[in-house]
Amino acid sequence: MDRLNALREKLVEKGLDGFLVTGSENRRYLSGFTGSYGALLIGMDRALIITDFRYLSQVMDEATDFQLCRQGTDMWSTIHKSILELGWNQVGFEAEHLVVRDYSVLTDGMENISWEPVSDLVSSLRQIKDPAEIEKIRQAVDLTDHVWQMVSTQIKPGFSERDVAFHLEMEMRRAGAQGPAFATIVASGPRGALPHGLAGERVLALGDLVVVDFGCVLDGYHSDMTRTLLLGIVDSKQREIYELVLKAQLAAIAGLKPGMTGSEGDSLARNIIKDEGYGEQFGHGLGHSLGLEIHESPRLSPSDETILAPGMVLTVEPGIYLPDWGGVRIEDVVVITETGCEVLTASDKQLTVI
Ligand SMILES: [Mn+2]
Repeated sequence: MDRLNALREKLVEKGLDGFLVTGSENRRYLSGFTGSYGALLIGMDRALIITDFRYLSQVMDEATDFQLCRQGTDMWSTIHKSILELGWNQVGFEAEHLVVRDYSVLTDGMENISWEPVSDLVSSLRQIKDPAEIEKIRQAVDLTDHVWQMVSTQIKPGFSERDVAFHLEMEMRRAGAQGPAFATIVASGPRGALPHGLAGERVLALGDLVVVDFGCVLDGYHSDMTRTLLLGIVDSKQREIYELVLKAQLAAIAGLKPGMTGSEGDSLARNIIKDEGYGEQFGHGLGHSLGLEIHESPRLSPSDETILAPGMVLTVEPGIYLPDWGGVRIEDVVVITETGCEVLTASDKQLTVI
């Protein structure tokens, strides 16, 4: 209900009679309905959820603040009928969650209604997580820590990248996760220079740096962590790059606090990497928020001017990538607190040679 009221305040600000929600995570966030099909119509004193036969009893159980509206012949005609009954004239819809084809069906024959595209309305509400959400993310992060503990000690030369991914995903499932948060990244040796190198056929060899980036979904919430392992032997360059990335990551964690912008947060790590001459090799943002989705706003990035606030949950993941050599990335999940940030990820991140 708090979430609905927060949305309603935004509707008043924008002069809208009602709002159509078609984004799946936004639908879940506002209604509690965890199923995969449905739309919300939210006005000042009414909140409807439209779904079909498959989800009727689930909606009754989960979306208790919403009035269930069973879909008729199709979703769009049911939305039309409902909006006419509600008597709305100014109707907002989610610009980022309605494709052109559906927009034309939605507005067809409804020319008397003023359709207002609205961007990032619900995602802005989702930026600050409530305590129940933080607890769910904490549990998802704990699960990845557990999985890493189980699997990292078994990785050895002769494993393929896919073997590593398979073991991670199997342990996730065994520990109760719904599944991986994204396609598991295992990038070994020179492939580590690909920041998003999916686990492939390559067989791990002695002397490889291995970037392992994975996460799980637990009760709808995501986790995300990266560790970089060294197999067997370390040379001085590997050690230098590793220690630099770790230093940048720790500096960012020490410096992140509410009131700074996403770009200021990013620079905490970026300046350290730049000063050593590797600025060009750190070609992505320092981190991203996560929650019901793996990538949410705000971001820790040179282009994000969002002001960080307590309750935001972000990754801190600097990396350095050198073509034909490999890469190092270290990633934890943190929560912004009143005074700084709390690190949720517990896995060791000192240089580990296995
Ligand atoms: Mn990440």
